[in-house]
Amino acid sequence: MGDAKLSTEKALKVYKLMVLSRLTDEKMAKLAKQNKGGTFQLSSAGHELVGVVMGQSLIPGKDWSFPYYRDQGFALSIGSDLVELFGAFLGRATKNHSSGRMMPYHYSHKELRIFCQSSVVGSQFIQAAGKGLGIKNLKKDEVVYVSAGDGATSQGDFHEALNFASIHKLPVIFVIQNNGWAISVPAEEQSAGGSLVPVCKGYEGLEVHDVDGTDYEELSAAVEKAVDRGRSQKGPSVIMAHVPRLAPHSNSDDPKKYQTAEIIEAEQKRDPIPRFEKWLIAEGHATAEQIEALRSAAHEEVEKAAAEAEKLPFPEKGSSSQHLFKPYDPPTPLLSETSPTPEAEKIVIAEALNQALAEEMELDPHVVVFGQDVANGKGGVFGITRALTEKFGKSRCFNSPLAESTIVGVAIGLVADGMHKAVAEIQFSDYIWTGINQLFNEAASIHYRSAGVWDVPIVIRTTCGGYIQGGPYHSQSVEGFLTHCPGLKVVIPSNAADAKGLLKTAIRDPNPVVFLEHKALYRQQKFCARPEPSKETLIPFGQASIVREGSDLTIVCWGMMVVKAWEVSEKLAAEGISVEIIDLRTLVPLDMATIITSVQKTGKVLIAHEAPRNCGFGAELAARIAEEAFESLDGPIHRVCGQDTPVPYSKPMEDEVLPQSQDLLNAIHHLIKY
Ligand SMILES: Cc1ncc(C[n+]2csc(CCOP(=O)(O)OP(=O)(O)O)c2C)c(N)n1
Repeated sequence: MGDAKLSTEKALKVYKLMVLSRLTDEKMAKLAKQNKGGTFQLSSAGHELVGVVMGQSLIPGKDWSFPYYRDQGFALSIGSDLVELFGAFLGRATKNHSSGRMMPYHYSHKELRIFCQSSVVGSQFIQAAGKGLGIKNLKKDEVVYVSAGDGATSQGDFHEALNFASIHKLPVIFVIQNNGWAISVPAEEQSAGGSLVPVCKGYEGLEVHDVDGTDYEELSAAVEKAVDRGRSQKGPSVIMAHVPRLAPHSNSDDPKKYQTAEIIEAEQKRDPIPRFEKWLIAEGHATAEQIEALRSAAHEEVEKAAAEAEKLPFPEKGSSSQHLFKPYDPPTPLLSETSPTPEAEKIVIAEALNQALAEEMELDPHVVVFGQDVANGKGGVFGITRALTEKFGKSRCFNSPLAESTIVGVAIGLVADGMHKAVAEIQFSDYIWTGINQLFNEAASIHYRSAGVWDVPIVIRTTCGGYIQGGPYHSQSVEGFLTHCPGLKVVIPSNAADAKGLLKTAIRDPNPVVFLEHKALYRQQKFCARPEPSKETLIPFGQASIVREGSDLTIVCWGMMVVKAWEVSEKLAAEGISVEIIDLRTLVPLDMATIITSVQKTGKVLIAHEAPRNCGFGAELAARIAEEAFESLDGPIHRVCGQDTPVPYSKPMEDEVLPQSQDLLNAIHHLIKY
């Protein structure tokens, strides 16, 4: 009797939430035409049962979710406030769901543990796997829910996530709300054989349920199994839930252009709400009158919430520039100068980086290092992570699959709990591109898109640069791309002391940092080897270093070009030319003040970088120097850069493409004559 009462209560709650979601969609469709701040509308009609049942099966504030845009049923079911959902729809300054920064249906709610969603279909899968890893590391009994449409399963991230979650037996429930269409593309043009189920079944350790997402009992049984499996740390599950899409893809879509009248009619017959009503009556959970009463109560609730949301303010003027980075208060003691222990031996950059990692891992048990080949005896192809697995264990320094999107996406999900810090290695920056969606579209903007609610404290360490006959795919200098992406900090040290102090700062910074390590400098002795700074030494970002003071000309540079500039500076001094060398150390944030002060002193400036000239970071610097110090210039701003071609393998060709000492000397001699 008690159980029956409980199941009636549960069934009626599910019904009420389904209707609430449906009526909300209908109300939003009306509001979209009235231009009150929200014009984009998208309906979850047909999908409600899946989302609502999932929401009822998780524990709000304990379990984690990565729901997609057609999951309004879930958002309501897990406890999102309806007024806020209408507020988000109308572009208002709501606390959750981005405060007007994202289009509607991009759910984000820290207290409810709904992670910040983007518009990139499928991005959420691998982040959910990363979150699962965090749960496993902390030995919690939480589970992760991630949803998407069937179209999103064509993204590589879906397969990368299934693979990663299966390897590590993570508590992740992948729910595909399969309506058979991705806008106008039908299932048979989307997936080989029209179904991804056989592919999912191929992943060892993954449990797969292929269910009717409009059938309460069948769906609930699969969900219960998947949640139990996750909670008892047995591993991941996929639920392929077949549902109809009862409305256009969005309010700018017209299905009549690609669906026949028969298809549209057949879809309407699969509506889960009338089916559920019949089931409620047949099972004795409700009468027709009770159902009508619930419906009318939901209608009233929707009207009231919409009216309240219209009274919410729009985001304040000027707020669009807020929350790009989380403010970082450097810990004390923080030394802007390196303070070597006097008797310290000199170390090279490779050793300095290894030491920084070991010290930070020692200090904070939630710092986790991963990437390709970084673990076990190998310690990375350049040996930077050597001995970390042996010292800190396999859960703190582990090999990732050979998949850069996995590396960055797992890092994002891992740190979502606010405890972990991810230090991930991309073996060569030439291969950062297969992870760039997770870096540019996700990591860089999550803090901004969530209006400062979620943080992404990750460091992506990657090797860069040429001069080692690495050919086109082991020589790229990618900083210009990175600096162009708002929300990333970009660091590039040129000596061992800076490398150690900057990496330690990067690990403590709560924002995403890309840390560029020049391969040709890892073991360079003459300029790069330095006495090892103390454990406490952190180098603040946004403070350039004046490597050599001078009065005739300023050279602004970073990475390898600092070494080359330093090499030519002695020769120039012998000729009576005094150059000032500025090593930027961090490109974002940029120390413009040091550059301007130097240009005001010397009147001449040369910018040197290894990356191709066209749209390189040097172009940005030249423009800003012209804007801010034109009156002080006593000659044109000059650039010495890489050639606008890939970097070839053969030594004479590589020498032609990459800037050489002689190129610097020529440019300086030319400039000094003005
Ligand atoms: C990576 C990416 N490519 C294209 C789009 C544009 N787009 C938005 S939704 C969508 C269809 C998604 O279909 P599906 O995953 O089946 O989900 P459904 O909308 O059917 O629920 C497309 C192509 C996008 N948002 N992200």
